[in-house]
Amino acid sequence: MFDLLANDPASSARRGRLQTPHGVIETPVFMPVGTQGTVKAVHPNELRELNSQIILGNTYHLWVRPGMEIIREAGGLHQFMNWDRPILTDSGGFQVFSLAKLRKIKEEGCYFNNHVDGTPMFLGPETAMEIQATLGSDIAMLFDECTPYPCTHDEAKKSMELTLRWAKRCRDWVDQNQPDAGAHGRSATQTKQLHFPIVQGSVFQDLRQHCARELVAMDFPGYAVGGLSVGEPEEDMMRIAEWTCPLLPEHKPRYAMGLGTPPQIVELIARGVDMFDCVIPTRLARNGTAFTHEGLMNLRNNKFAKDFRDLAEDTHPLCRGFSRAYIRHLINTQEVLGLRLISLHNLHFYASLTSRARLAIEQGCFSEFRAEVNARYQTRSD
Ligand code: PRF
Repeated sequence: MFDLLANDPASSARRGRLQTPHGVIETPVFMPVGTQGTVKAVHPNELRELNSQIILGNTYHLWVRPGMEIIREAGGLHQFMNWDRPILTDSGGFQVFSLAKLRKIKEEGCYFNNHVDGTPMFLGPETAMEIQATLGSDIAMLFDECTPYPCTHDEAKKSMELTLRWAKRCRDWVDQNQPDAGAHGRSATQTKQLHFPIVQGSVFQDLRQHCARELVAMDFPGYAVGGLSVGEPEEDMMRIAEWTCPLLPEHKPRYAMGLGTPPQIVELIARGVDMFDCVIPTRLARNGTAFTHEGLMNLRNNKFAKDFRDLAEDTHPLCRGFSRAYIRHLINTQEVLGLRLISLHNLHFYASLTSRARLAIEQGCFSEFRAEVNARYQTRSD
């Protein structure tokens, strides 16, 4: 299901290939976020041209609206949104905690009022797996609790243990309802949904290790590292990846959820992570910010008023010929084309970052690529 094609001799970076029901994913890979069944402002044909191999959808949002009855009748999320490449769905708990009101975590799951009309709802491990089965995503995430940061060791331990108990319930639901799914269907053409559990444990090494070991013993086809980029210092994020990745099976993909800046992605690839998703390329685009090799470019800035150059020399083909001055004008007048152009540009930037990483690992020059990204990229915005 996951073939390792090359390893970087100087780091833990890997070049791999993952089989899913809707096709092959070349890793390391960046997955654009399509929360509501659309990558905001981008047509599926444009995603294909951007070489987006897989996109991310959200259980919570799609369950609240339009609801599973409509998606079931449409024939699943792929049919509903007219996208025939792979989709990974997040399991919902993380979104309940960032969006819903009056939320309460109990042993059985989360009680909350949804963020749209306040309807009381319940999401637990079994429901999260059932919804994702209805969505028909290629990769479904297990239901977890993303431990808030900061927290004490005791709080992190209780939360991680709940994630482990929920993982067992997710596995039981899958075994009873999709008996051919998961780790056992190792064939050349993967036809069943894959299920990935999520390692939690906050910033504590013993908890991360315990969680990873328990989940590995359950034998899933891939593993995620959760609870990153929740406010912890970047050194902690890197340390957590260093503790966790070596405990995960070498021949299975590893996914760091909800990350990151271009240097963070490259540094996590160097620590053995294969898959990433992040809202920042599309979210920053909508507020007028473009990614460049040197850092962020805020197109609202007056200094671009008469800057008639393209966003970048290697911008997306559809963005060529549109000047920074013109895009600044579109953003300032809230014209839809402005956010579309920057979204395409930013997704192209992330797609080419990961395709350059893949090539560098294959060609044995990942160290040079890593050094170049770290040297050129400034995290401050101008
Ligand atoms: N768990 C889940 N989704 C997530 C996260 C997590 O910990 C994160 C944390 N960065 C982003 N998305 N299920």
